[in-house]
Amino acid sequence: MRLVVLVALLVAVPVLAADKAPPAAGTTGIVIKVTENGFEPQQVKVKKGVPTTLTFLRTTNRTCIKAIDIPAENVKGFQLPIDKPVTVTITPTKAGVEKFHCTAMAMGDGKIVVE
Ligand SMILES: [Cu+2]
Repeated sequence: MRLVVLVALLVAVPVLAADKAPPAAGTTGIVIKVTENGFEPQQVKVKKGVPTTLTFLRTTNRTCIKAIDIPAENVKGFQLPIDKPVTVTITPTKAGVEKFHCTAMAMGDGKIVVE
């Protein structure tokens, strides 16, 4: 009987751990939080021509940033569920600054600096 419980635990623990890992773990490490202060960080740097995964994590309901646009990447109305990391992969094709902001009002003034 004891052995059965132990085996059940050994099987269950790795499954639970895998569930909690953010989807972008080990990809690029770029995490942008949406807090009461807006985007944190507000500006990130990426490399031209390199597919880059951005992880967004919204931790507050107190701003209007619940979905975002990255117009230069054709990302529109990308939903940010609260407390759940979501990823979007972009491959910027030219150097410069790509802006991202809330879908509703174009607020937040986020910048992706492409080098
Ligand atoms: Cu807004």
